Amino acid sequence: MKRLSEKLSVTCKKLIFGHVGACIIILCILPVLFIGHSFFRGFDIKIEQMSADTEEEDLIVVGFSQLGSESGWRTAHTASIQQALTKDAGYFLIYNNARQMQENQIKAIRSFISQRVDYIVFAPVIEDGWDTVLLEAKSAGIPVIVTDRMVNVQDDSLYTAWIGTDAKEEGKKAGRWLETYLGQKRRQPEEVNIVVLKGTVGSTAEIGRTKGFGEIAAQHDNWHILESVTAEFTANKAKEVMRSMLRRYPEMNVLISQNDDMTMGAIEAMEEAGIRFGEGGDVTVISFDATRDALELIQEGRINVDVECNPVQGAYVGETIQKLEKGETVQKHYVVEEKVFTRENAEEFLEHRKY
Ligand code: GZL
Repeated sequence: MKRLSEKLSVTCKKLIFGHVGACIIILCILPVLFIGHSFFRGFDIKIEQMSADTEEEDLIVVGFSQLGSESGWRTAHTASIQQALTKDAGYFLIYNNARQMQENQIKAIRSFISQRVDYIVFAPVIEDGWDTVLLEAKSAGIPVIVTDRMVNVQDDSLYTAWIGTDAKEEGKKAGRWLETYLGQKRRQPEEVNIVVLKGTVGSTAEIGRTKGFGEIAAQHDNWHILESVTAEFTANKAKEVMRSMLRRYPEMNVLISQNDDMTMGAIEAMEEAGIRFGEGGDVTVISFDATRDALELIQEGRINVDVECNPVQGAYVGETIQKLEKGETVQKHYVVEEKVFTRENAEEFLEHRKY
């Protein structure tokens, strides 16, 4: 894969020998355009810095479009990619935070294409709406590695590899845990009144977890999903939504919260309302992600179970790029390992949990 620096110098040579006059004017105006243009807003580097650095050390230039910074999980996911794609490891990483907006991700990917990066890595905020921009990347000959959530595209040759988690299986794990738990507590015949706090609607995590848990719930006539409502994976939104759910559904006895940040917000709302929750409480709390803060609440009995969603995906992204650099074939879909945490096993993992 030609390095960016080679491509830039070839382009400049053609320009200079082809049309000297025009070229001098363009070269004088170009830096002003680049620096002034909103093109680079939100990016952490400038093109002249990139070409200097990459030329000097023949670095692999990677454009990374991260969907946002909405949760503790997302922070860990970003860190995992940044820690794998360092300059010492041979990369020049351009990071962009799209702040939960698909149009920002599309702009970032287009900017990476115009900067002629060697690879694009991106975590799509929602599954739909990527065909056009991924076709542009493919036409530019830039491999795209999707991470965390999935894209829903007509033609899966629009991305080279996907590294992420199995959201539907995570949802099923939550349902199977609840079946076992109710059995152990001899509560099978009881009416199970469930509220679901969903993540970003249309995201792989929301679609998969909702579907997976829903399939298990549908097997039980006495399980009733009272309402399934999004709180956007954030604690603040979850606290607000949970206040309303508690008012509307006093009969609620199970909370399914599709990430730990929303669980924290929901817990605050239940504490405010004087609701007993967790182990021995009136509301059983089922969460997803298994971040450090949540594992601590499991130990305190305030969360009953946490289905892990593993954000540590950077090493696999790096391995995939290295294989592509060598012209080797890569696995199209790679699912990272994930566990289920309860009071029985949380402690042994807490000590080494970095996020
Ligand atoms: C899951 C990931 C989700 C996490 C949330 O793959 O996309 O997004 O569960 C995060 O914490 O916001």
